[in-house]
Amino acid sequence: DNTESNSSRGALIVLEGLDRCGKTSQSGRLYKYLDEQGHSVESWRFPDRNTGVGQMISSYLANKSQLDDHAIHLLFSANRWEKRSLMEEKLKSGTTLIVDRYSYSGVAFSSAKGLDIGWCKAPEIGLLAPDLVVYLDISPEKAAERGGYGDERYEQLEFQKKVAGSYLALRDSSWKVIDATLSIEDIEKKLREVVLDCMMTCHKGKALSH
Ligand code: T5A
Ligand code: NA
Repeated sequence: DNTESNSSRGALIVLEGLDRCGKTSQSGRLYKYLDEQGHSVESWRFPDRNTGVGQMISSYLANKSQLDDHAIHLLFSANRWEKRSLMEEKLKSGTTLIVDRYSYSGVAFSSAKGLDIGWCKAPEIGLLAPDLVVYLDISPEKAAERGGYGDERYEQLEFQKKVAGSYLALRDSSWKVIDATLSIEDIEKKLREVVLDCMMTCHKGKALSH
């Protein structure tokens, strides 16, 4: 029931940004903090590499298989669809989800390859709408200097510059932008502030679907 209002449901919090912007580090810290505060919370990520679809994505990202750009786009989306009902169940039962990448990654990365943006957005329609999107903002050059860069398909400076442009076009005023070049501790503090603010206010009475 999309019109149902439920002030006790969990919040859907999404972290976005370029490769190596620090999402994984921050979602771990945020999870630990909220858990210790006694909240019911889970940490999720997309792609979820544990499913059958996720294994195909993982192999593609590791350059172990080749796929048409449209086909891999739809697999990323399918990977979110296969988790949709569980996601809804968790949120309705009061669990807050911290999600490392979501639909915006799907659209930003595929449109950076030159795919039509409307076509990229279409398979995302009907997935659950986040209560909060936090963008960890870092330049492609700074991100490239961080450890481990270069192991996966999209971790190349020229491509990440295009992804940064796509994200800029996708962003709207509801997104919270945090400078991802600050210290891990300073980002953690700012992230807590926007997340706690959202958990207290933004999902009260807001329906989960568009
Ligand atoms: N993708 C994804 C699509 O094309 N379509 C989709 O629909 C989806 C969902 C895999 C790729 O798939 C693409 C996007 C990606 O290219 P992934 O597995 O989530 O996605 O890979 P990444 O997002 O790239 O994950 P990374 O592990 O590379 O980066 P994170 O999680 O952003 O960064 P993190 O926390 O691991 O940190 C990276 C390094 O920086 C350091 C860390 O210690 C680590 O070494 N670091 C900092 N250093 C200095 N200051 C800070 N504040 C720091 N924070 C972290
Ligand atoms: Na990566």
